Amino acid sequence: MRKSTLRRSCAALAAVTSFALAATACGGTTKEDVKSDTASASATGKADPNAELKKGLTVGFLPKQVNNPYFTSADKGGEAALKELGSSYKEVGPSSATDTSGQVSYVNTLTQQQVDAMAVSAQDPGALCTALKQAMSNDIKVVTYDSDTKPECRNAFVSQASAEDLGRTEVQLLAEQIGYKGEIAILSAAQTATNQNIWIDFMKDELKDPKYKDIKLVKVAYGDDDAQKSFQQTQGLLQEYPNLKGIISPTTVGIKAAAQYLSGSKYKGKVKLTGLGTPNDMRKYVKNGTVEGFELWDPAKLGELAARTSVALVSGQITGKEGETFTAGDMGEFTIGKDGVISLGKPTVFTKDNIDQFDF
Ligand code: RAM
Repeated sequence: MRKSTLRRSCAALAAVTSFALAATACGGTTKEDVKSDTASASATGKADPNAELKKGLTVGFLPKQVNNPYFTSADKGGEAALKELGSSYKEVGPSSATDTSGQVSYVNTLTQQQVDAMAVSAQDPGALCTALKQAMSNDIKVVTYDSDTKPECRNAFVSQASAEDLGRTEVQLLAEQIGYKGEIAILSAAQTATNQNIWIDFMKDELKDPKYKDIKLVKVAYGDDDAQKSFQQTQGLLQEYPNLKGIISPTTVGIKAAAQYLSGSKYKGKVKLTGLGTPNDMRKYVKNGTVEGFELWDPAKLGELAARTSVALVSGQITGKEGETFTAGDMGEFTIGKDGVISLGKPTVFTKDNIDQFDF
């Protein structure tokens, strides 16, 4: 038995009571113990690449937001992979992308339910840390996917693509579309979102290149991955900046809402829009001339890789240390990079020429 019953019931207790109470009841575990336990999770554990993949595990998926079609696809990918591996899937999560305390409660719920691993897309880099460390100290493997927490608060991060590539290519796409001239804005998701914020930092850095000297980033607006708010924020951007030439929306909810607004307005085809969207959401806006090009990875593949990484961690094939490798089924071999990051690969750019080849 991999886990001691005592540790598990302590996890359950800690999840529902205050930490101090749980610590006392569990034989005096201190915060320091938890810290060093966690730090050793990937630092001193030894990976056995030949270890057999365990079956009968339960992996809990905790997306940023459950009613977001992007996460529905991602988590379905995780579910299918777990089924194939002989393990079980469950999904919990908040319906708003700005409910960080809700996410913390869900981490505690999964800990209490004694899952073997959890795959989490973090709404905020720091807010989940204590709860995730508590999960790890109870032998639950923690994988972040899509949006990371701090490296010490999880065993591995399954990243959709290089954050740098994503940030820079979105600026490159928009710059070409507007002829390297004019005011631009960003319509992001939640203000705390780890993934969007890293991409935006790289967008700003890319804009420092002299070739963009005639482009001015006038505002970063936040639509909170809420369709209505994102629509209103787009409307607000155009009111505030009537000369706006382009918008980058690095969120599937944001880009869809922005396209919807632009498509029904006098700005259609004049104010350019790019960012990260699903081909199924964006097809009609590409075909009606609102959007020329945008990008994304396959969310189902991201979820699949998060599930396979979780099972590899629980089975001891990997510990999350840089340089370790594992085979993720038909997806092939992956090597863990710096800070425990596992990268899915390169995103696809969608235009009218290829969009019909994709169905997600
Ligand atoms: C939204 C979410 C998610 C992001 C995608 C691109 O669905 O914010 O975190 O990765 O967009």
